[in-house]
Amino acid sequence: MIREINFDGLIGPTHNYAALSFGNLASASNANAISRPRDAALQGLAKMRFALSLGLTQGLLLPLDRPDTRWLRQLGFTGTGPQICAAAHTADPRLFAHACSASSMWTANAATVSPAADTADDRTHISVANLSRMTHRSLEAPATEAQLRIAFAHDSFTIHPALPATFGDEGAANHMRLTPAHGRPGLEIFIYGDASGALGAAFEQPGKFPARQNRRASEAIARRHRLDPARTIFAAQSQAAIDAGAFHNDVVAVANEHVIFAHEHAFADPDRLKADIARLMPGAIYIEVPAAEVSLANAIGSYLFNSQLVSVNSPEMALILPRESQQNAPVNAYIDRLLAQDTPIESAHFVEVRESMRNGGGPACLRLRIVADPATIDPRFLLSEARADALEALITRHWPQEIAPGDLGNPQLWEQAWASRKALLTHLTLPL
Ligand code: SUG
Repeated sequence: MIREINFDGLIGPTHNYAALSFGNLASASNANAISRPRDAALQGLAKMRFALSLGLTQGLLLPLDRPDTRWLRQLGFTGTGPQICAAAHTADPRLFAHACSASSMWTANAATVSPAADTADDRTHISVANLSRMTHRSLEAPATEAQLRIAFAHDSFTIHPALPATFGDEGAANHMRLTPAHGRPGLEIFIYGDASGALGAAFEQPGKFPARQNRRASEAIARRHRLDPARTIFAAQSQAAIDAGAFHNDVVAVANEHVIFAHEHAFADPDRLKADIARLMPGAIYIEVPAAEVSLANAIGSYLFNSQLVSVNSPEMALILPRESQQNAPVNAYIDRLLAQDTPIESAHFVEVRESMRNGGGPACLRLRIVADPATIDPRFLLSEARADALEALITRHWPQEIAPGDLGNPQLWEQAWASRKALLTHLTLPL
């Protein structure tokens, strides 16, 4: 049966705070804080378990190999893994921190997905994101592609490699889909920040922070996925949202089935977007949160919109929000008012993903949605309660408890990170 499956990124053993993402306020403000990789991974797993408890189908994607010696080798470091790391850390600690990032946990940025119901060839198309706007994230694409090719090897899927790096693409975080029901044809909405499209006036940055998603990247994905132009919308993010810290659209908007939930200032031309949606999908419900009720600063500080909006008992929907939304008084009051209104959103649940949040990754950043029949997916990437128990034990046994900034140069940490990941892959019998 066709379902929406959330594939969460299992948080890797090198999770740390290196302030690598310019324009991401949480990442910048936690520069040099001490991270807790074991807690981070357990928090992520608890969120996955919570989704299971709501009756949802839950998948997982695995952390990539870090420190990334393949990348450091490309940059001229030679020798064994530890020799490469030692040389890179001594020569350029800042560069080395990029090779250590566990950023693949935010799987909303792994790829863009168009379900079979939307594509001309009735296949589910998955485009790996190049993440080329942030150096540490640009390392992810090749290994992400290898993993997706295993998880989605069934011939109902077509996997596309990352787009050329000139056209920044950050995956599903800048893509929304509206549909009467997951398995039915939908309206795909691509949100971009860089309207110049990387040609001509390419490198002019109009605002304070860089826009990561390029308009031409979104257009290329729609073509590759063989979407019907009559059911595809391209819309610009507002510069005000980017400058307030909405480095991805999923920080200020989320959609599920026929509902879109967005901040008043998320888009450059919200009236046009609303009119297009009303015309192309008359049954859609657009829930707009006015700035007078929740300011952009509170929306971004609390990650209200980086919640998972899920169908629990269709047409009933639930919001899975970060604890930080509950702790923000105006946001919490807004959620109470929202639940009292007559919309499909009937319940709100708060989850603890603080370790990820401190790098700007909320519940929705941690998951990639795929609409498909679970039977077509490699079962090693699907979560059950029993598998969650086993992973919890494995993480508790292997993952480092803490990483302070100075620890990134410690050879014991590299060995522990590689051994942790190896234990995970061995457990799941995955050749990655
Ligand atoms: O790309 N943070 C990630 C957060 C990604 C959130 N994803 C979505 N909104 N979908 C990023 O900025 C911080 C890493 C550091 O600073 O150490 C980081 O990469």
